[in-house]
Amino acid sequence: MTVLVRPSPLPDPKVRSFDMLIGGKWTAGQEGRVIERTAPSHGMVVSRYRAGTAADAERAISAAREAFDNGQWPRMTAAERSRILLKAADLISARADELAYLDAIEAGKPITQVKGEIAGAVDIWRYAAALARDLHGESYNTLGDGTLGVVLREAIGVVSIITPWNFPFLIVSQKLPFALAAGCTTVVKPSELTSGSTLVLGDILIEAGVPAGVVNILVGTGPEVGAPMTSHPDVDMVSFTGSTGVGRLTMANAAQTLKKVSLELGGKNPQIVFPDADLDAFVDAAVFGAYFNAGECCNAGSRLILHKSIASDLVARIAELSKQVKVGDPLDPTTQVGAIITPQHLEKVTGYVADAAKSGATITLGGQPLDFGIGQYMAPTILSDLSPEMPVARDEVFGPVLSVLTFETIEEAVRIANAVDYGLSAAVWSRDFDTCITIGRRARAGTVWVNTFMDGASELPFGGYNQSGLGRELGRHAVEDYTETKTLNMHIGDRTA
Ligand code: TXE
Repeated sequence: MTVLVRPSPLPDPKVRSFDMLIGGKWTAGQEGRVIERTAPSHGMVVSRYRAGTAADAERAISAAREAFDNGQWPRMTAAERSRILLKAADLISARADELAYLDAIEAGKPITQVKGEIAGAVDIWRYAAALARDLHGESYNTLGDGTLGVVLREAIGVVSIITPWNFPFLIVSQKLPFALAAGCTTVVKPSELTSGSTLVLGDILIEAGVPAGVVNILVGTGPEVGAPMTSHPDVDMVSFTGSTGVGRLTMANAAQTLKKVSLELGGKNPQIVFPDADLDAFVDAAVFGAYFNAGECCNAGSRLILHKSIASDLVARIAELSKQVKVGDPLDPTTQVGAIITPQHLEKVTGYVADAAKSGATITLGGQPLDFGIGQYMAPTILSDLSPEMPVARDEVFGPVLSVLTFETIEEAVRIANAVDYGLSAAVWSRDFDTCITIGRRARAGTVWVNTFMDGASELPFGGYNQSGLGRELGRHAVEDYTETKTLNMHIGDRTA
């Protein structure tokens, strides 16, 4: 049995109300309608946001345009921008507990885990602040006596940033500080399920000294508010994290005016395991990779590809360790797996499990929701005896569901690993150098972990191959992503000589 951490109703849910931030002012928006967020862990309303409209999106985009075209942000020195970003990092750190509580209660994420994410976000803001001062172009004094060539890096302009609910504060922190470091102005829309921490960030950025109109924060549904942010002619770039379907739509909308797009989408990430690996370390990583963030993670290690000779032993060990995972109340500091984001999403997750069972899969562990009487939770689940063609083994389930597949040769392992639409991350476990390098080079994935899983750092680029997305976040080129390249080709001396 899984270790259960039973949630009890919140004695005082401390419902917080938020307005939107447009042009430096907090506003109820055009209609003043309210979106209520019910905590997935406790089934009680915990936040109220204003529901934005297309007219609010229009106002926010126009504020960002004005701030870019005529404001000081793109024109100040990188040193000044960097100082403001560092101040923002300090303020985020000072308000870490408040931000962590909001993400935990609105998204159902374990509070101890979210505290780590906020600390990671602080590091990213500091890293972006450092990169701001290192943004530079090139010069060519080698084009002959009559020519000097200078390549400038200019801020791309107004950037729409659209984020999902699974890592609300971390994901906005993978985008916004880099856009700001480059000198861009922005319109940000967090998920309508988890907008609280991003709205608190608005407050932090005002206090840090970000001028009015540089960061506008809207709340609302994708079709009402997100869609105009992706198609408006005054927007120069869209940075989106979410489902592959909406990513596709975003790209199509952006194509109307040929905006740049950066897309971080889904994943179905394989962990390939050879018999010579450190199997103790792998079993630990398999459990962590499958259930971290209740599997609602684009980097989840949701697909194990195990060598046939060790598969049944490993599955038994993973199942045993899975039973020790603490599932339940995200506000309890010992909880490791929290709630599922919405009742509809829980249905989707259980639907995948039922469908796999009907097609002959074995449910080795879990397979059912956990009924605590409040909120919605899913038991850690392991499915074996699958074929790679089954939907559960190909689609992003986005729940604590582990699919186990097997292989006999390295070629077969690579073929199975690459035979899905996604290509976000992959892992290989072996003590053999050739095996690790071969898989490392042949896996079609933006990140390949070797004898580890889900490690990251602000310095390391993150993004996907195939339908996992376009572009990379983090890393030393992250600021450049928010720039245009301009050639200044200058003639020296008499033009007619
Ligand atoms: O995502 P959506 P959903 C995957 C995961 C999950 C599935 C559905 O498999 O089960 O997507 O999740 C905004 N124009 N990921 O439906 O809808 C929306 O308001 C512009 C993987 O919640 O893509 C939110 O702010 N924007 C992923 C954001 O898009 C639109 C994280 C993401 O929501 C829009 C989340 C539109 N037409 C889900 N429609 C990851 N890569 O980590 C919606 N949005």
